[in-house]
Amino acid sequence: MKEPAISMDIDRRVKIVSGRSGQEGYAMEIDFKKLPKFKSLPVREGAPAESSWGVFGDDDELGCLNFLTPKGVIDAARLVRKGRVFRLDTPINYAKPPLFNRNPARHTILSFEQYGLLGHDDSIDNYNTQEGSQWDGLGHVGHIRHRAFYNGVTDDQIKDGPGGKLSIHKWSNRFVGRGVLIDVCKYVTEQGRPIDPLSSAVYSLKDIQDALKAQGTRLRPGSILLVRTGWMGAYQAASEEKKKEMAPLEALRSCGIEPTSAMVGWLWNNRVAAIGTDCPAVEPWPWDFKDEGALHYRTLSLLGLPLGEQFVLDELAEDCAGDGRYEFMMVSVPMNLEGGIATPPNAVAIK
Ligand code: UVW
Repeated sequence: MKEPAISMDIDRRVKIVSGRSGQEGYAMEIDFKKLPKFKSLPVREGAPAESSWGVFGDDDELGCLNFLTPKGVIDAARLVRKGRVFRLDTPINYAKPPLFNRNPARHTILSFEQYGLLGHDDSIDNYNTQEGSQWDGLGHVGHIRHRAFYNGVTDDQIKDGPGGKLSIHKWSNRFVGRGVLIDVCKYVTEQGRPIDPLSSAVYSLKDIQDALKAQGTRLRPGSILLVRTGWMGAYQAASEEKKKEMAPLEALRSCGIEPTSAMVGWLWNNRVAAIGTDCPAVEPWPWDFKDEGALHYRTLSLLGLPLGEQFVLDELAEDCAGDGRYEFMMVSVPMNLEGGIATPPNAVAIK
């Protein structure tokens, strides 16, 4: 049996896996305690500071999704108690027009009439996988100075056709586990410090930690974290005219979470597998593409942590506030698109 690529004992790297592999996409158990803390990163000689490159093996393409294990899936299933299912993504073409100058999809119903049949097919043209709710894949944003994506992957390796490095289809059976919602919007409002979600207001790490504490929720290793910022509700309540005005890259303003080393250190040390929010960029928009401190670089390029944007969280948040349970089973099924860069989450939270 081939040794799992993730199993290492060299240099400062540690053996973090027990279990068998050899099969692509086979999730493995992880000894979370043996993983390096954020302050010990990087473990690979020459890798950028605060990067996890090499922790899961030199050929790893999953990053923090490695924190989602078979045991985590079984534990998450135990969180299903009342049979309520919450869809976490927007309808296709919900944003009119889509944000960040992205194109809307064109949906056509094709008729079977020519075959003498009564029936239809769909055709979706011009579909941008980031036109609405989305997971940013690890091939979405590379580090500007290091000229590399997660784990040192190069631009050419990503564009190398179907099945290229960091392709989104490699996540298609991996995004299942314990979900945790942090309703930081509700928390700051109750504290008498409401923010305007349609401005570039920042939720601090402390706000997020305090909200978690107030909810009485623990962040166990291997959780998919969802943070409700209030942006989606504010956007949906806006007039058609205002939506048109705010959509372009230059006009858009959005709240988000603080893009700091402390924030990603907290996420890494808690073994967060992915972070999804109901705002457009997770971090506040606009962010400066030339700023190495941007959360997109710290997470996607350096830690291999998937970012989720424009999620639908209000109904789930209402239910969590109602029963006091902010944890659930989360099932997200990324598109099986070989060579894909991002994906609609196709996600549900099940309580
Ligand atoms: C931005 O920050 C522009 O968001 P996205 O991840 O959708 O590109």
